[in-house]
Amino acid sequence: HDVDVPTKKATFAMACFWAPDALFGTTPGVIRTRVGYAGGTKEGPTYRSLGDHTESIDIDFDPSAVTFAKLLDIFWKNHDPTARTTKQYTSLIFYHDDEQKKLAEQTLKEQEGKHTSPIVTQIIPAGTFWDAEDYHQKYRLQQHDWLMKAIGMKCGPKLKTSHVAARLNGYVVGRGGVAQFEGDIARLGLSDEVSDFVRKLCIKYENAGPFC
Ligand code: MHO
Repeated sequence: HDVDVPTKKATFAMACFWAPDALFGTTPGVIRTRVGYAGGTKEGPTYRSLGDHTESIDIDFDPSAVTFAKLLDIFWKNHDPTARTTKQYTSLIFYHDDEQKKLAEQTLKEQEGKHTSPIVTQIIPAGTFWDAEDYHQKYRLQQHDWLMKAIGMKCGPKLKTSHVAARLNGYVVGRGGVAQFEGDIARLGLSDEVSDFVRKLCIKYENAGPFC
């Protein structure tokens, strides 16, 4: 059940990349996600040798199903854009075209009125996105060996292209919520066993808030 529709890109950094991977993975209109390192100059960064890069998420979305403006709204609402952290966890919007740049700048202005501390978010052009190691992709899904097997996944590059993996990686930590999950079961082609397994986790964590 890999989804093959025309997509556009959105790329953000909003602290530890496991959380936005789960959050955007269940956002309607998002087709696939990958986590990685971006914004810096070091060639071939790794988790242990990040250089001047920031943990980031790269999103392929279906523009007929979700707008970049909506993704920006989710970005602002799901991290602290005033947090003064290390470069690894800072807040960034990587724009892919002038329209994304304009929208990002507009929403940053709006945010300034909503916070007492200054916004640290930088809006910069999307450059090379260095994929993180496979063990960081769909990290929450990978904590469930049985589920991985049941959907035919292993720790490998397919985690970065699979729509089902993106969705389940969010649902297992309650992102998207159980009502949306129920509506997704048939579309994702999940078996009863898989659905029961994921539903339990989705219910358990639905109101727990994001965790990293
Ligand atoms: N709390 C986690 C963050 C990992 S994240 C991918 C850890 O310390 O391992 O930066």
